[in-house]
Amino acid sequence: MSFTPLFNQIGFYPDAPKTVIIPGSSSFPLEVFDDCHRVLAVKPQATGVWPYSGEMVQRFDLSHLKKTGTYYLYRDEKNLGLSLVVDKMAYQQLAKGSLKWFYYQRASMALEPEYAGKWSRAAGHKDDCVKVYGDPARLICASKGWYDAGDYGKYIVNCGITVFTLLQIFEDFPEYAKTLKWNIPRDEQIPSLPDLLCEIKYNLDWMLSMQDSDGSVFHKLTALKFCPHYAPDLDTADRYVIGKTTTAALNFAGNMAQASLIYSKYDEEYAKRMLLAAEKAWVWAKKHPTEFYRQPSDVNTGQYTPLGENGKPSFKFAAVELFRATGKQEYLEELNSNPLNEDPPWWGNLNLLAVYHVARNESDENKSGKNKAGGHVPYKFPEPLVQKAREILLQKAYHLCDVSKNSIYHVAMNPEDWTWGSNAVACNNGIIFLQGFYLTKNLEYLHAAHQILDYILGKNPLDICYVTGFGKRSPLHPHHRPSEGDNIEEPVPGMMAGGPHLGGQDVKREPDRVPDYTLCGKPALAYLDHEASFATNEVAINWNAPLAYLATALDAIYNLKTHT
Ligand code: 9MR
Repeated sequence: MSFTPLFNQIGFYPDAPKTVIIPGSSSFPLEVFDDCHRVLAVKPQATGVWPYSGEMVQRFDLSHLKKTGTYYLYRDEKNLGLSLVVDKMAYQQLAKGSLKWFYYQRASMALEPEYAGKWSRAAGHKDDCVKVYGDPARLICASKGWYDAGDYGKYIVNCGITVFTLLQIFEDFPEYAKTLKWNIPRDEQIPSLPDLLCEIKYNLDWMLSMQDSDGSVFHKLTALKFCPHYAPDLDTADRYVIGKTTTAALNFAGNMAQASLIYSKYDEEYAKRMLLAAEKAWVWAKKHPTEFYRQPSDVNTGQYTPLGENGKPSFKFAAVELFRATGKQEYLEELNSNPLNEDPPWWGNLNLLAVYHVARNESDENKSGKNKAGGHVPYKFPEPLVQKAREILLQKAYHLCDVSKNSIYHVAMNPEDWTWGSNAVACNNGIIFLQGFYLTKNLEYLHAAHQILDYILGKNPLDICYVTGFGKRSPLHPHHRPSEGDNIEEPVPGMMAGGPHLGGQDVKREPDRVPDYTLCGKPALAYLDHEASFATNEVAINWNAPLAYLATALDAIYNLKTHT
């Protein structure tokens, strides 16, 4: 067993909680030195086994280190080899890096060296003339948008949670988000957009092109099969828009309605166009409430249809965003017959995203001048609905906080959270904490959100920072075609690996190629930094979005002292 201390490899804000985990059960205190002196000596706060890793570890609380600087950890007079950084800008580079990654995922355009540095590349997938699956005579133009993940598909359903979460950064921290810059090309149509809205618009433009004249929305745009692992411009297989579904229409409607509120300040015409598109998609979905995606037998790309899909969460999500944008009674009626509940957020269920917005009831906050969305949300949800949403959200945050406190790693993960994309589940749990914090100002929630980001950045049994290009040890072989297909040693930076779990779908598919990392039997250890491990080491837009939210929100909160 290694006795390496496990902690956030990037750094801590001076006022943030600082947890260090050390495997084993030694009785020596942990001593902390700056360049000259011993500044702290602490005994373990607790000793125990995290059931998800099965190892005995000790937890140390170094929160008293508030002075900025670099600190060295010693035990039994031995330097433990790692320095701990306290920095007023601790997450700023991570915030920018995790958002910049969306630029690297852009389809249809070349990434110029001016913006992409050594990861510049030729344009892939113009998508200006794609086939309509099942309608051989028809071609449509659906350029732009982000590649979904390590593959070159573009999927509407997965945009739902992704675009929501990124727009939410702007809604929650507009002043901060307006000034955050990470060197991307300006949008030609609306050059004044801040970087965040400029990047999201690149995907919104593509999404708009996925709507048909009757309001329906194509489910996805992919080739028939996943292509080999080469650079985007080398993939010349025919591309198709495939299927039209209720969930695509509703994810689309929710994103467009929310975006219309935000972009109206910058370009009213564009905002109107999005709202119109959202309402048309809603009408289509109401008329076709059970059109779920069925994968044709000659297609093997992503499906984005959860088991037992019934469409209800997507209706709630779209209804909440459409109500915020229009105030129409019809959308409230949907919420009466299709009530909010505690289902957690992931691409397959957007219920809790609806809960966030109802619980915040932002027009309320606007009145008191607190909501930085800039008075965009003119309509208030009725009080009983708001009370219900607050109850759901606060119950959830309260229970998760208990999980965090009782876990030796101080990480809020439930047994069912160890699934494909577990790192994103963790980050979404972090967002639940922040939503709870905004409502209650309870610092325990803020700290629990921190502890989750610490987990992603190194406070984990594998001693890894799961974000490429950050920390002292991060993934080098992600399942990501652009990184595998360039001749650059380092993977594209700023992307978070899906994370550990015991599903082993990749081992089952390619037993000769993927060593069986699931034999460890512990979900928090079941991870492989290998290109073929698509189940643990792929990256995806819906996973990076909550990482970006956590990093930007914590940066905004600690630097601007917003929400505190
Ligand atoms: O994130 C998705 C996960 O929840 C599913 O279990 C898995 C299998 O259907 O698919 C994941 O999404 C992948 C998508 O289907 C295609 N692009 C890559 C995505 C990330 O692995």
